[in-house]
Order: sequence, then structure tokens, then C-alpha cells
Amino acid sequence: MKKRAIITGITGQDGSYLAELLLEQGYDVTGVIRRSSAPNFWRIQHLLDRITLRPGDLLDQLSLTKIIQEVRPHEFYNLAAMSFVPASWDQPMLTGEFNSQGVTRVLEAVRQVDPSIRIYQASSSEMYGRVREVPQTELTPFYPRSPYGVSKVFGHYITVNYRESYNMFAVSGILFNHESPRRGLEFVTKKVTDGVARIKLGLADTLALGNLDAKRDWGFAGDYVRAMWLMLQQDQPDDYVIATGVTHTVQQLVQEAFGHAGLDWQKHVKTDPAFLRPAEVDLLIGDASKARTALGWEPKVDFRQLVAMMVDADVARLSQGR
Ligand code: NAP
Ligand code: G4F
Repeated sequence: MKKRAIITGITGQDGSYLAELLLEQGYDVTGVIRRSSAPNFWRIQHLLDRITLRPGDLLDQLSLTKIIQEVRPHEFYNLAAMSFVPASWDQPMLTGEFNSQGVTRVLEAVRQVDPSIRIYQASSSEMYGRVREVPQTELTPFYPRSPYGVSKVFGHYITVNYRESYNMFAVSGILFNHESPRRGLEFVTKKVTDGVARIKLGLADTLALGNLDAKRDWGFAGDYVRAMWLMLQQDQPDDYVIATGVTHTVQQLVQEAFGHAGLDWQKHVKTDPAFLRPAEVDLLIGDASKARTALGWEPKVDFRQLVAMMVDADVARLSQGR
């Protein structure tokens, strides 16, 4: 019998890679999409003849219940969220509705229809915020620094709580930053690699950025969705940190990306206070030992390969006028 999975956030970066992985594993994949006036399928265009899309929204519990009743999945991956940290200061209430109560709605919908469905919740290293420990593990206390981070802490603990209250197989993956050519344009990696490609092709001359000193543990999204799937294949539900264990500053990212294209970053990059945040997360570096031991998970793509992949993809895309 084919396994069935529901993915919320299938139109996003991670949703598209996870859908590919589950199709390779022989799953029937259903993606939840929220209605918009124009389709937003550029990341899943190549999958549309192999997946089913159903309308639903994290704000609307009935839509979630209906989809779960109709699909009766074995696994439910809750990837949908308002995921851009700066936007969470502009819309803190909506961020909480999506990223906190949205998770409760998913858990409650699953519990009411069939509590044996396995649930993956997309937790975030942003929860560590002003870090209490270096590197960060599953036991490091949280100290979020943005409404986004706060909302994800709620989503994390409500998932733990449903597991402990109702004996559900509900797990949280605490994923550190992961990137790809499918990353949204406003995130710093993609903004940099897109900017490099534009400058390389003579379409732009400068790139304006915010804090160049922040440090992030950047991995490849394709590696990270494998960890999500592995978490739901275990005998016991548990939470895992997923990270490379290597950190770089934004400036190192910039140097690497410009260098890959044969450009001198200092001639093109300027800083603009408009991109600074009210409160910053200065340093993230994860210890994924538990995932390595229990799941057998390891990242395959390192920082240099990731940056090269993204720069090359952006040069190719922009060369074709897309
Ligand atoms: P993304 O590219 O921004 O995708 C977010 C997805 O959520 C999109 O498909 C979006 O749909 C959907 N969505 C947003 N609000 C929704 C709502 N109310 N109802 C239904 N769908 C909604 O994010 P990502 O990078 O793939 O990240 C996936 C998840 O992992 C998110 O929960 C994020 O917070 C978390 N996470 C990401 C990282 C990372 O580094 N990428 C690290 C840790 C945790 P539209 O296409 O309609 O906007
Ligand atoms: O790429 P970012 O916007 O990612 P951030 O804030 O770390 O959040 C991402 O990773 C989280 C996991 O830790 C996810 F939960 C979340 O959903 C998202 O995927 O910014 C990275 C760093 C920040 O320190 C920021 O201040 O880059 C710095 N930065 C410097 N200049 C910039 C810019 N960030 C953006 N977006 N744009 C800039 O111009």
C-alpha cells in the first residue's frame, strides 16, 4: 500500500524539496495551498502532474480537518509559516496566528480525525536567539529575539505538549538556516547570490545589505528535508537539531559569493541601516550529534558548494531573462 503524506507550505522552498523526496519514496503527496489571485507554483511546477493540491489555510481549522478526513494521511508535515523574520515585527499578531495557533490547529485537527497520524513541525534555530550555549543542542534553553522566534517557541512546545498529553507521534525538527536556489529573494543568501549574478551580468552595480557580522550555520535545503522524513520513520517520537556544525558571518558569505563569480565584493557592497533589525540573533551554530547518531543523518552539501550552487543557478536564470 502506498503511504500518503500531507504537506502544508508545499509552495515554499522546503515543501518543494520534501515533495520531491516523498515522491521518490513512493508516497502519494497532497499539498495544502492557500488561495491567491494568481498561482504561485514556480517551485513545484515540475511536480504538478504527480501531486494533489487542496485548498486550505492555517488560519482555518475546518479546512485542515476536511483535508485530513479526505486524505487520511500516514504523515503530516507542517511546513507552512510566515517565515521571514523582519516581517514578524511588522505583523506580530498575524505571525502568531500562523506560526503559533496555526500549529495548534494542525495538531487539533489531526487529533480529532486520527491521532495515529505522524506529525512533523518545522521548528527553528531562531528560537535560540541570544544564545545561552555554543553550539546549540536540543537541550539549550530558548531566548527568541523576534516575534517570529517567539511564535516558533509556542509552536515547538505545543507540539511537545500534544505528544505528551495525547501520546501522539508529533515531533519538532529544530532546523538551522537552510538555503537553495529555490530560497525566497528576501533572505540574505539568495539576496546575495542574486545580487552577484546581476552585477556579473551587468544588470546592477551595487548590493545593499544590513548586518554583515551576524553568524549563521547555513546548510542545503535538500539535505534538511531528508532529516524531516527520517524523524517520522523512527520507532519513538523525538525532537532533533539539524545543522552543519559550521558557522560563517554574512561578510564571509558575501566574500564567497562574489569570489565565486570573480568579483571584488568591496567594490559593490554597501550597508544600509534599513536592513538592520530591532533585535538581532548574533550567532547560530548547531550540534546535530543526536540526529547523526539516531537518524544516521549527515549534510552532504557544504557551505562553499551551497554558495557556488546558488550563484551558478542565479547566473543561469538571469542569463535566460527570468
Ligand atoms: P517559505 O519558502 O517561506 O515557505 C512558506 C510556505 O508556507 C509557503 O508555501 C506559504 O504559502 C505557506 N504559508 C504561509 N502562510 C500560510 C497559511 N496561513 N496557510 C497555508 N500556507 C501558508 O519557507 P521555508 O524556508 O520553506 O520554510 C519552511 C518551514 O520551515 C517554515 O515553517 C519556516 O518557518 C521553517 N524553518 C525554515 C528554515 C530555513 O532556513 N528555511 C529554518 C528553520 C525553520 P504561499 O506560497 O502561499 O506564501
Ligand atoms: O537570511 P535571513 O533573513 O535569515 P534569518 O533571519 O536567520 O531566518 C531564517 O533562518 C531561520 C532559522 O534560523 C528560519 F527560522 C527563518 O524562517 C529564516 O529562514 O538573515 C540572516 C542574517 C541575519 O542576521 C540578518 O540580519 O543575515 C543578516 N542580514 C544582513 N543583511 C540580512 C541582510 N538579512 C536579510 N534578509 N537581508 C539583508 O539585507
